[in-house]
Amino acid sequence: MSIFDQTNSRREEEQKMQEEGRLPPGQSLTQKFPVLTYGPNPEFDPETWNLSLFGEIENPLMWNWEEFRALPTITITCDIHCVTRWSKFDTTWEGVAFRHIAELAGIKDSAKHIIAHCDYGYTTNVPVEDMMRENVMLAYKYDGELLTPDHGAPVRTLVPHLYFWKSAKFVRALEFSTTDNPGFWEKAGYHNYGDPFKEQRHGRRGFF
Ligand SMILES: Nc1nc2c(c(=O)[nH]1)N[C@H]1C(S)=C(S)[C@@H](COP(=O)(O)O)O[C@H]1N2
Ligand SMILES: [Mo]
Repeated sequence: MSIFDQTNSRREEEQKMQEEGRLPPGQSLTQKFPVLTYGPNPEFDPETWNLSLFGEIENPLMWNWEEFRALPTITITCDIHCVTRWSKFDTTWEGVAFRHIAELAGIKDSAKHIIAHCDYGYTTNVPVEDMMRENVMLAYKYDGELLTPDHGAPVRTLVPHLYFWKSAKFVRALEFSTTDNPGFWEKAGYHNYGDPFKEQRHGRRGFF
């Protein structure tokens, strides 16, 4: 296919997806899987890695890699939308449903926000009711394979209905918090919630 034909078929696909209500405003389709990470990829050592839960829960928990892999998983196919204007359709992920994690943790009514804490200090905040949606998970497989370092190995959150910066790579802890706490990009001026269909890109207009 020539570049011209490729561009045309992408446009047609975009138009179709827009009509089906799947392409948010201001987004373009990508077939590739772009990598967006602020800083280096952490080294993953399955012997020492762990994931912990803390805050407004009855049972503060910590899993090592083997324990985490033994938890029941779900597999979902969803669309993802990056604030830098690319969308990717029909991506398939496997991981542990956040709902299940919240149940194991004994989530308290006082937990209103979930803050993901990642290697190298990246954080992001999501309201608890959003995390409770059935396709929100701690993902460790993409397309049937373990995550690559570029895409967040070994574990990332996946919150497909919000802009993709809310899906935290290299996640090491989930904080169940009473108060909201804007994360890395939210503090830098991105929107606190980030609904792609409402184009909630920036928190303060003109900041970027
Ligand atoms: N720990 C961490 N998670 C992160 C980021 C990051 O820089 N560090 N970037 C975010 C952004 S802006 C996007 S668009 C997605 C990109 O995921 P991908 O590289 O797998 O496409 O990861 C998000 N999660
Ligand atoms: Mo992003």
